[in-house]
Amino acid sequence: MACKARTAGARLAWIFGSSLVVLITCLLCPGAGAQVSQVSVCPRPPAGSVVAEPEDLRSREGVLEADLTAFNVAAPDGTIRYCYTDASGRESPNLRVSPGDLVILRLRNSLVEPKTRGAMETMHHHADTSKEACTTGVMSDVSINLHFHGLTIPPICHQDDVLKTAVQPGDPPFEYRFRIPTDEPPGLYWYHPHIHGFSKAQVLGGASGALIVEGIERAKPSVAGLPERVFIIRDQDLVNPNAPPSKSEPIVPKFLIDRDGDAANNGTGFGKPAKDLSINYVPVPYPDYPPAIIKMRPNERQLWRVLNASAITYLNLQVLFGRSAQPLRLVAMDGVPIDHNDPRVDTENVQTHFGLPPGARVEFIVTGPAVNQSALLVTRTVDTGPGGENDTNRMLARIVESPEASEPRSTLAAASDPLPPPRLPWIGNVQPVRVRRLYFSEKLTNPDDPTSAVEFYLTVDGQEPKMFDMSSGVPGIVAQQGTVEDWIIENRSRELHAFHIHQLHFLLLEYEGRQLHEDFLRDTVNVPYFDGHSLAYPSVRLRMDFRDPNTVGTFPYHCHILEHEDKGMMGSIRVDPAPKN
Ligand SMILES: [Cu+2]
Repeated sequence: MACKARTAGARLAWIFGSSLVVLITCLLCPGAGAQVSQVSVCPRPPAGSVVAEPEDLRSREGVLEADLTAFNVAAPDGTIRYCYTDASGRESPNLRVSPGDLVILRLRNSLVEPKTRGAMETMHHHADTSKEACTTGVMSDVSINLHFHGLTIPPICHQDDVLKTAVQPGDPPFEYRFRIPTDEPPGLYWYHPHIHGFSKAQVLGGASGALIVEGIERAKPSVAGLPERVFIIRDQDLVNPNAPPSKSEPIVPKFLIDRDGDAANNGTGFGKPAKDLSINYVPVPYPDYPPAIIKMRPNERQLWRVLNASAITYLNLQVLFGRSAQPLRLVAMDGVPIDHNDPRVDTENVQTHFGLPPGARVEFIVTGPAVNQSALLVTRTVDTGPGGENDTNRMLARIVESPEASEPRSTLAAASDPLPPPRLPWIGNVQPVRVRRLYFSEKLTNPDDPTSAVEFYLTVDGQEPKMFDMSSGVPGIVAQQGTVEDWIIENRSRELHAFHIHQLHFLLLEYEGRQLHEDFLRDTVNVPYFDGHSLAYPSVRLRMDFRDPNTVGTFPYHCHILEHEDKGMMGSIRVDPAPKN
């Protein structure tokens, strides 16, 4: 167990900077932005607000049916917002489903050229039918679609295809219709647009929401009966890009710009971040980071389900009481409860911080502060490498105890039947049919000009590095359904990348050469950066699961730092059906 705890600590950790003292002493920073935005499209609460839960859309009698409309707007704060709203105008609702449920979503595209809404809206006239939305693959900043991140559903049009599917403004509502697999692990998944070339802008704008597969208490009896909360942490362009850092920061690092044009990692944990963050749309803007407010009853235990829906920002979450990081009991990563290899056990896996690359989720048990105890939800700085963005130390929310705090809207079932054991053998015990090696790399378009554009690659070793070509149709990898493979993902660049593959989960076997013994699966994993002089490139080793028939088809894998994906760091795989015998 001691060994387990150690590897658990290592695998969730990155090296991070010194102290949060400065942030703690700045609990009531000014500048909380009292003005309420008057924008009616994709409205956002002011900084310093109480964090509200997204609305819940729940399945009824095995069916979740909803209309979602994609909107965007150029906001007065200079950012461009995107959102999905339901028929009642509720923004980015939680989609709550159970294994086996049918999901029917009608997606309507009301996007405009962002600068024109409110003035003269550009009407895009398209005679396209929804059939053409399946095939044309036209992707622009006003196209939209949906990706269901983490779900093992087929990569086909009207389900979870993103290589061809794009809905244009003026198209008739486009129907998504799929069934949640009966063996989908219960936990936190999410939906977001996946328009190649524009995914960063749309996700940065806020187009994302949670999808919850119910029944986590059936996998982890320790959460039965607990109140649960969904926290979606997004990033967005800085609203105060020209402000100097807060005077309370201990150092003022030099301002550097990385190759993507964002504030570059300066290695101190302070200074200007690449992006602002928000929690359930409550912004926490640089430079003072006025925290949002989370209210809890004193000492109450809750399940927190946290999604890093950032386009480019890494998180390193902690709950602090005073200055001390609180023990948090890990329940699930990337939608998969821990002890997935053996649901009969209920391991007590306690951490004091959780590293989350963009796209990843973590679910954990929090015990609220005692009466009069000051408490914070923070993210610590992440060392993204000399070529990476500046992901600074900052507060996200003040956790305020109050005996009168209203209970979260959703409470987990008190007790129910345990989940049946997985129908397939634990993937850690299955022999891989082959080992493949892939690598992340970056190249200046003009090697003699350090300011020239950067191309981003995710290459199968032995193939020619190139930016992903949506029109190519030739997969970089062909695999066979029914098998498992080991993939070694290397990072040959000087910044972090986050490997993600659609349609399946994988087991993280090794991280930077260290063997792990994880008892859960992931769909997104950080790959450490190259230091420029070691003999070997840093890597992770993943066991990829192609056993589910729903993985048959062609789908992408990519870096989940979306500006990297948009600029080419993506590949595609075709999984062929198992031979009939
Ligand atoms: Cu990347």
